[in-house]
Amino acid sequence: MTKLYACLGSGNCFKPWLAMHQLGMPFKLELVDVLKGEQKTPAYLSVNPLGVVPHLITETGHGIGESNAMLWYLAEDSHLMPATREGRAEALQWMYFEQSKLEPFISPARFFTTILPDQREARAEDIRKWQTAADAGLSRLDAHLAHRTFMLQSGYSIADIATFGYVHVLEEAGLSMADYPAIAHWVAAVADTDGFRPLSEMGQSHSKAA
Ligand SMILES: N[C@@H](CCC(=O)N[C@@H](CS)C(=O)NCC(=O)O)C(=O)O
Repeated sequence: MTKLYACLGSGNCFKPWLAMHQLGMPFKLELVDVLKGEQKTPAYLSVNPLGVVPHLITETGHGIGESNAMLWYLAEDSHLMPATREGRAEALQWMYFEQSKLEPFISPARFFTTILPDQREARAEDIRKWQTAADAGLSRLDAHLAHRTFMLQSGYSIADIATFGYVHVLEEAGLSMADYPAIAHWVAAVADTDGFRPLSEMGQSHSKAA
């Protein structure tokens, strides 16, 4: 059976978890507590030498790193993969955008604002820089979403799941959803797609997709 190594609360880990739920794919969730350093233990490093989550082990035992690569693997031949060559390139374009202009800033700002708040004051200057950088990407995303329901005109896809991972929790990074009305609208549309499950439910299904 497919196995997903993941930590709770992570937007990156949420992406393949949500995709497998929406595809109705059975999988086993293996929790790795990164706050306790479990991703650096010899046992986990023997699964993923890079020592990060998420990590996906396919049915044939092949290991896949990078959340967006997992989405690409999982969505092949499904309704989550754009049907045209141009659509697939556009999905990839936004998935790179997510990993270069959004996730690197929303994720650490959220980590030191909400997940490890005792370091919030010590990291205040970094948090402000991450928020400013995140705002640049989010403003660009908001302008894109002002003209469409989902990331691609063709409909809901892995580009949405990739982008949703951290963007839907932007308030936990100290940003305000009210500043991004088109993103707020899109977040609601994604939450309304078939088989959607929220990030808060990640720990509730350890052995199979619902
Ligand atoms: N770009 C990677 C990011 C992987 C990553 O940095 N994961 C974090 C959790 S979201 C992690 O494992 N951090 C612990 C560490 O770096 O030791 C992805 O999209 O999967």
